[in-house]
Amino acid sequence: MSEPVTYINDQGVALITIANPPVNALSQRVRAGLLAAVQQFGADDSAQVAVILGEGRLFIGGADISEFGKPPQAPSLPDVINAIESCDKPVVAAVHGAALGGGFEVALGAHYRIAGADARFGLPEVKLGLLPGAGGTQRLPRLVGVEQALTMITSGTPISAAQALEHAVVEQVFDDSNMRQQGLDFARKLQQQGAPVRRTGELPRPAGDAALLQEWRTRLERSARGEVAALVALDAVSAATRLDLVEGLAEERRLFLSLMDTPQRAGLIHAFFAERQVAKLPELAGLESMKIEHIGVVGGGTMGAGIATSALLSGLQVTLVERDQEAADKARNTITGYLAAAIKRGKLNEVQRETILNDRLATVPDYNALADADLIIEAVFESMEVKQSVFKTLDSVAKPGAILATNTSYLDINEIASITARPESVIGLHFFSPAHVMKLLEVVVAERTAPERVASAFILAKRLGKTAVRAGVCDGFIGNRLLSHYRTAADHMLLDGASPYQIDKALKAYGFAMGPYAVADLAGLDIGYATRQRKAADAHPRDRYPAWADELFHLGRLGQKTGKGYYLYPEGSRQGVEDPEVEALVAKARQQAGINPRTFTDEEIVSRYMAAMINEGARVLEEGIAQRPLDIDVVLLYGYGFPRWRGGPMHTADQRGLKAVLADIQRFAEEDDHFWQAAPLLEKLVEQDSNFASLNHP
Ligand code: 3H9
Repeated sequence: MSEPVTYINDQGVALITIANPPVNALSQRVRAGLLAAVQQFGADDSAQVAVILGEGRLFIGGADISEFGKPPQAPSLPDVINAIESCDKPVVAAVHGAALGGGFEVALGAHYRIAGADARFGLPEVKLGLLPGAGGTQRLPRLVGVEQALTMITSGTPISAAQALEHAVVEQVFDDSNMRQQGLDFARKLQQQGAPVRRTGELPRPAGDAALLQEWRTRLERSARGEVAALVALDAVSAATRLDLVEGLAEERRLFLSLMDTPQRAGLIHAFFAERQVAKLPELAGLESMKIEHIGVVGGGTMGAGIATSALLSGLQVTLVERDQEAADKARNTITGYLAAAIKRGKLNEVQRETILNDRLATVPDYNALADADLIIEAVFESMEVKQSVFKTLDSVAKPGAILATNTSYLDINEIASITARPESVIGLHFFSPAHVMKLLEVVVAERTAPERVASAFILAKRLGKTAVRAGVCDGFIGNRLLSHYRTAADHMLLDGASPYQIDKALKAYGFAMGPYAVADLAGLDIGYATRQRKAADAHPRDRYPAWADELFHLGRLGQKTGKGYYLYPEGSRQGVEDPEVEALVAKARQQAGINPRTFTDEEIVSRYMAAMINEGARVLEEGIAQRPLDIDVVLLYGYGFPRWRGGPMHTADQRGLKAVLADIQRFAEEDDHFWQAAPLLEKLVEQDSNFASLNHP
């Protein structure tokens, strides 16, 4: 194994280069190498200036996350950075690509910083449930002031090289980001000038008055939704305003280590690795994927137009087919509106929009225009008959080898594929609405879908900037199938005495972006009604029916879009107001079912909701609909507002202990052994004293 840190004396300039692919993470070997190199520089009388460089695509991506949760190994990063700062000859950090987390802290320990124009500087630790633990909370406020430091540290969002120059984080920015050459040239100048060392840690303590810090605390508490890291990071920055560097670093270390031990840190790091793992499917390794440049979309409603927009924003050619010219024009207008919103969000400029609309988008009432498309996505009405008729036509017009995808959210894709002469080319691409904004994509693999098509779908997803998860065919695939189950658990609690508002509040307090009834109002209560109608034929005599939900539908209370649903939305407001009329409807349903209402604690609400979600997750795994627990976690995190800091339902189950989850289900089954039947996989894992994580990397 070659050394990850090298030291070269180039005519008086010490080049210290870190080479630890893929992101130069500061593993134990890198820390030890860096410390040794800095000591060598100190002892090297023929070197007057040192330059720290990162090899490969970026400077340093931060501490090595895979070491977290394991016993720490010396030297610690704070010690290495203190050694850099203590050097009595100038040290330059020459940054290209990115300096993130511990990587930025290394740069802050250096005496001079220069950057390529492509560089980003950030402290993303809070996104991993941590705070910058190698001096970032003490040195950055000294360099840029408390306000800017808090903005960066509590959001975790990096700044560009240009912004770094503005805030005097860097000395100079170079268009040519060959930092080895720029670093050498810059160091030579320092050499000639006999430039002094400039220690960030020796800058005066930053001013931070109590009112400003309190204002930040109030703001962060409001947005935290249970997540603690940003608030603890605020404590560390506050310490910088009161303490000298040594004491401040000690306080930062104490707070950093306290976060290291939290389940939130474990949840967020699980999410980090899981979202990178989802696209790695062993069966796709080494497969050739086809080139996709031209996308066809059938149907120009909200979904079709959103999919088309997503493809256009990713540089693809799009042909959208509608039934007549009027509908095609309408779809073009919808897309134009989405592109205007993208301009506002800074994703696009006016010139690019004109190019897209004039050169890359065709909206036509003619299927023959799809003859050249590499992949065609159907987004028409959810009916097997309608979809099969579309696929029959696609089969006759699409070129050989083209992928035929359906955006259905629950229909049997095997049945859709069977109508074509090329079932190996048929796949499900389940986008989430609005499709040009939501990052989740379920890639639904039907019985006869060829693996190369699946590989191509994953490549396309990456190009679209989506997080794709492999799912198998069943009603609802991964996400909607779990949703249907935990939503039923919520309806049962309603029927037994809880109010929809208590349920929503309890789940928001747990960390969900929204409770299930606020979500239903957002999606439209007509969707739930249609689902109940569709599933009516398969109903079991012991299923408990949410009769009030049908009543809401018949009253025209369809949710936000009609100003009334479970909540009232006065004058187009999106903030729902509780409505006693809804509680009365639920009370009536209880009475008709002969139920004597009881009270629920918030804790019980959460336990039942989570147990239902986890149990169905176990079933989905058992049936092979999801291949790994982490796939389920990513779907819930990206598409269903699951709190990221809890890591997803299957990770949450492991953290709680599967024995406790199973015991909950068995207890609930004492009242209702029809709905509450423990998944055999869950029972098996408990019997083996194992967990879901063991199935992530079998
Ligand atoms: C920290 O620094 C704490 C300190 O304050 C205090 C310490 C005392 N470690 O994302 P990609 C892997 S906390 C280990 O696909 P990209 C990643 O899993 C850290 N591994 O590439 C993947 O592996 P695989 C603060 C890491 O080009 C591969 O590298 N830093 C790390 O799209 C490629 O990753 C952060 O939070 C790591 N730090 O994006 C930065 N980073 O190929 C986290 C990545 O086996 N990292 N890997 O799946 C990122 O945001 C992105 O990876 C980055 C590159 C922007 C760097």
